[in-house]
Amino acid sequence: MPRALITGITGQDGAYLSQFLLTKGYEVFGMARRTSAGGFHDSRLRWLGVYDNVAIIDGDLIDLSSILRVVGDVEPDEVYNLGAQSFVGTSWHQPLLTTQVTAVGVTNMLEALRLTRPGARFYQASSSEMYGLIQQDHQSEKTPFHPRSPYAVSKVYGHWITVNYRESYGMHASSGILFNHESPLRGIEFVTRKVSDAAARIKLGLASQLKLGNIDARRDWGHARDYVRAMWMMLQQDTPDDYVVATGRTTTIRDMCELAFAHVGLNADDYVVIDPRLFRPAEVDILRGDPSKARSVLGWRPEVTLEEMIAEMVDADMARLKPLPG
Ligand code: NDP
Ligand code: GDR
Repeated sequence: MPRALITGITGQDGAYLSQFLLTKGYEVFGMARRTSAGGFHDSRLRWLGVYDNVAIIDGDLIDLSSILRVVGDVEPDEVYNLGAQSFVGTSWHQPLLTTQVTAVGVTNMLEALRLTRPGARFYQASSSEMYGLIQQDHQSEKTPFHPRSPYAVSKVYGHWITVNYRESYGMHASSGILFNHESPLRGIEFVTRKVSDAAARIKLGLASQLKLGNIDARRDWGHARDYVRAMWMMLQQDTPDDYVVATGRTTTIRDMCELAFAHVGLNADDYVVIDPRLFRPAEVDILRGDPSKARSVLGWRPEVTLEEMIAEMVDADMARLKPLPG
């Protein structure tokens, strides 16, 4: 049985990747931070019904000794480094923490592997945020980066240190430049989930408006279930490399809102209120990926459309919020 170690297993992608790897016959281990609420954040793993099938070991990306212990205990064949301070907005409020986790944390994991498990295959969760102020209409593996937030700057570091360990030590280290991907398990602070939750609340009479920031920004959105498949495909290649994972379609936040509200028979314009406090100090106005390389080399294609995904998210929030009968 191959052994996979996932950092960030309690997050959206960690949960879907666990589910996917279990179906492929892996033994799945996750490194997670202890919380005072008791144990770990287990709700996403439970929602997918996989919590009892994964082994969680406590550790933190900013604590190299804990990573060394985890890698030593698990002896992984594949390591998926998904752990990060992943919310762009928070990265302006906590820039040093973001750097420690999202940038230096990558080196901590790579060093642990170089010293104790150099043959393990490594996946780094790079991001389309690295393109920031875009230099080309369709962003590919060759497009230069211009990061626009402390988060994005940290991801650029994580990306290049992964490339560097590959080139310096011959490690099987790959980096997936993933564009935004969402699901019913998306954190509530991210815009798609904030919108699906609000559409459901307003429909059920639990809220009356939705405050948003820049709704003219455009994103290339896919479904997390499709995107974790691409992570695994990268580590099955003989040669490590970098791949853009995207749909190639870009949509405004405004149009995404309309889709969500229309799904429950409402008109978004009647409820969305623009709150200038939600604008970011530096915005990423538009992203649109070019996934040609992932398609031709990995044979990867997204299966879920934006419309299907938003419908799934709104339905899930309606189910979460509806009072139980009786
Ligand atoms: P989430 O925010 O849902 O999950 C982040 C995970 O990182 C959580 O499990 C969190 O644990 C963990 N984490 C945070 N800090 C630490 C730390 N100090 N040590 C160990 N683990 C930590 O993110 P996603 O699942 O959406 O994203 C997964 C990865 O992919 C992230 O690196 C993200 O930056 C990147 N990415 C995501 C994209 C997307 O659209 N979703 C696109 C491109 C890249 P806890 O539960 O304790 O908070
Ligand atoms: P992003 O996702 O920053 O692209 O990072 P997010 O959903 O937070 O923002 C997308 C766009 O929506 C605009 N926006 C708002 N965003 C939020 N969160 N809340 C609002 O009220 C709001 N109003 C407008 C934002 O300004 C932005 O333009 C996500 C994360 O998952 C990263 O970890 C990942 O690397 C990238 O996607 C790819």
